[in-house]
Amino acid sequence: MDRIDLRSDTVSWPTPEMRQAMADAVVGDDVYGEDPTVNRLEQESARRLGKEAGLFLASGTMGNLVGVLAHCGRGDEVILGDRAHTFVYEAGGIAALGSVHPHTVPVQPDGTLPLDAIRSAIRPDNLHFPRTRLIALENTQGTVGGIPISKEYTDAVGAIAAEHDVALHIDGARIFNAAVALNCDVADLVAAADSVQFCLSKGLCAPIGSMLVGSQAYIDNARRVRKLVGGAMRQVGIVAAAGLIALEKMTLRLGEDHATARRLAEGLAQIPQIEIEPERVQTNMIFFALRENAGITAPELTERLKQHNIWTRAGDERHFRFVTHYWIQPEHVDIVINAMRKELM
Ligand code: TLP
Repeated sequence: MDRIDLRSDTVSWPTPEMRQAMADAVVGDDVYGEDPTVNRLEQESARRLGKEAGLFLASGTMGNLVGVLAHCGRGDEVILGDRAHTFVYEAGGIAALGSVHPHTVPVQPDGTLPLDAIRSAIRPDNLHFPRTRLIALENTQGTVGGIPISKEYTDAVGAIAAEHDVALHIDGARIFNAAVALNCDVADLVAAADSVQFCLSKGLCAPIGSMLVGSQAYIDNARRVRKLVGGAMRQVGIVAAAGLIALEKMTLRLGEDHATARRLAEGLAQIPQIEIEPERVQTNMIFFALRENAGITAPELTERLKQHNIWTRAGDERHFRFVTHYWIQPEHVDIVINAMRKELM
């Protein structure tokens, strides 16, 4: 990449190997089920996540939308975090396009939803209430710091869901980051879930694409829903070819991004004008704030860092989220810390 871009892992470019694989991809009409590259990616994704079947989608937003709509009908309810990406950042799609009623539960600083709050959010069978059909978790939980959510917690939510005959969906946009940080097998981590959406873009560097995995019957239904929202694509193996590299190779190196994020957080902690808890950095996200008396706002600092070819995004007047990815090299840490020191002097 031609800049140090810490705004998100979504900004990552495809690797040279991906571009070559895209040029060489064997393709077919995927609506006919005839694209061998897509078929391989769907099978391999399902296998890796320990589910029966997979579906290739254009984006994480579409993966969550199709994922929820394949579980819920009009007026059904989904229980999810009040800071979940699906609730906050997906344009209200589940309500706007699916008439699915969101029932939010507060996300805790550790990224979990309190189990008691989930239990009491599940509706009894009563004509006044919507029917609770689904619980949705997010792993890693982005808005509270990219926190990995443990298998034990996921299993506990799965047990509540099963007890009430409700499905469990995971927005696993960064599920491989979670598995790496928790040092566990990704299939074990999501064993309790009926469906999982994960992104091939973001830290895995594919230019486009997300996967939805679940049982064969669920994915057959999701395939119809994907068509309904205009997401059935044709010779899309050209993109899936990059997705296969994302899945097979890029998942193996995410620990490097986590180590870079931790070093960056430790460096930021040495700057007096910055408030940060470096021990909260467990994956590739670093959340921090400028102190009240820093003498500069976050948007102003963003502008100044651009002059060092460092791209950041301010959350508000004081807060930042930096995200590491394949294109943030270990040697960029010192460049960023030195530039920040200089601009905060
Ligand atoms: N997140 C983006 C922005 O939309 C905020 C980012 O920069 O982090 N689930 C989670 C947990 C996500 O973080 C995102 C993207 C999505 C779903 C949606 O993925 P896309 O962007 O592929 O639709």
